[in-house]
Amino acid sequence: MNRLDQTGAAAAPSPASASGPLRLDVVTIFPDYLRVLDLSLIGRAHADGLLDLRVHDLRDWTHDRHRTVDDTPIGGGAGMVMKPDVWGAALDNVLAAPLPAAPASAECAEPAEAASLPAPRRVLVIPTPSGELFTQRTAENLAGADQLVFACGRYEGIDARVAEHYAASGVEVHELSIGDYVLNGGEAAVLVMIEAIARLRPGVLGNPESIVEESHTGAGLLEYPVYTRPVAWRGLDLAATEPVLLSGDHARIDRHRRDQAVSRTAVRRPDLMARLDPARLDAGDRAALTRNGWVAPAGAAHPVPLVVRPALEADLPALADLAARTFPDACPSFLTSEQIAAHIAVNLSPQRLATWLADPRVVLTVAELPDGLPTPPEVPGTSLPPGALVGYSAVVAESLDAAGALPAGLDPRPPSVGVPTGPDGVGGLAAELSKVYVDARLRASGIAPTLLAEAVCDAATMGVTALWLGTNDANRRAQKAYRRAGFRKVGTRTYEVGGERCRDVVMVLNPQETVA
Ligand code: 6GU
Repeated sequence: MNRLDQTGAAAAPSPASASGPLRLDVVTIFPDYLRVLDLSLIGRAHADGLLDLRVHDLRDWTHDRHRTVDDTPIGGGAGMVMKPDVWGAALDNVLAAPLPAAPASAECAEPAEAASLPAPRRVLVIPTPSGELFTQRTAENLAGADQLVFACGRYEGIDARVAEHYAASGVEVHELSIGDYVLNGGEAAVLVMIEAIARLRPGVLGNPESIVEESHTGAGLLEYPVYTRPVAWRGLDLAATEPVLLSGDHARIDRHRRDQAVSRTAVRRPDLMARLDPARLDAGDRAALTRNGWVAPAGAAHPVPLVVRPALEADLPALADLAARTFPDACPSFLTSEQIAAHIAVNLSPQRLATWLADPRVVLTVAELPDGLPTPPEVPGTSLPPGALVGYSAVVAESLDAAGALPAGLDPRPPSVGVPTGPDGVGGLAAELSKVYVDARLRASGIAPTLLAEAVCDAATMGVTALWLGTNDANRRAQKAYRRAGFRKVGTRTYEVGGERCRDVVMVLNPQETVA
């Protein structure tokens, strides 16, 4: 693909290295088709001298009585092909049109110096469904030309030697398609391209700021949904569905709109998600990405798909491996690797995980990269294979089974954790958020908050009214993440790892209140 066409490759559109009017020539067998260009902004720009639009009838360059523009395909096949000799005569003429000097060059228009002026940039555009895709990047590029000549083909297209000849003679030639569908001719496509290009020229659009914010520019996200008065219309009440927009808090409104742009793009245009530049995403964007099934790990060239789902039998080996890999990251530095290994062998063994998987009082959730993670060139060896597990969480409810036993591996609930009654005033339930771990390579990519939100949601569904956890006293990063998710510190506990006593902070949250 053409570099121009990569979403996010350019910042705000900055066309027009040239500063004279943009000369547009359209050659067609249906000149009347282009009459609509006299209307609207484009007509105004023409009238204002910002554009110089000329529409030509291709048949003016025929010499036979029937004004023939097409012939049968050499080699056979259906349809007709447009004749290169007629197109050659037309394009030679149009591409030689004198262009007005740019205003800046008017002062130095001495004949001697005129020779040193850069040649005008003339571009031949051939619309064809077989062309490269015309995108906003293409429009930004073409808006910087001095002359655009559009050669509208009909029937099966224009003899391929026409494009070849002009490219070989040094003309900039672009064969462009406006999308993956077939039109009867290039005229409608040219209307599309001219509108997209012309509005990027200085002065054509009333409000240049509206260019900057829109779709397909900026971060490469689709535009967020927009609303106007009345606030309630046909039962759709923005006060209920979009309270943030009515809050007057502009930072929150910006964040909310950006989140909506991310989720809209994730749903409608996964192809654009896969091309986002992580360098243009802030922490809020990353979190929104992750909530919508994508993750942009630090150092990765592009976001990759992420799936958060219940753990399955088939995950057990990889899950045990992940658990063993991530547990040491959360341990205080005074623990020896032997102590940590001893803890993992008992509490995070494949058997323990298998027991949890089979226990309805335990919700085990995993974060998976279905497509894996390609190696970023600057950090070799960090790639992950398709289907890699990169995070997990475990919620263990404090309820008895038929034999009157608590779930395996449930830590004793610290006395500082009270169990409020449910929303209906009965049946409170405690659960331990036993684990939320993320592969160190995907730190700060929004996976932990997503797993946390998922765990709180699952706990709410289970009827849990006190979701509690213990996390190492020294691990401020973890405590901050839990606080962000709504957990509050209620006390401390001692926790043994491989026979060594560690001090934990105890935090708690009522999922019924959080999820309400
Ligand atoms: Cl540029 N021309 C035609 N005939 N069909 C198209 C197209 C162009 N772009 C998409 N379909």
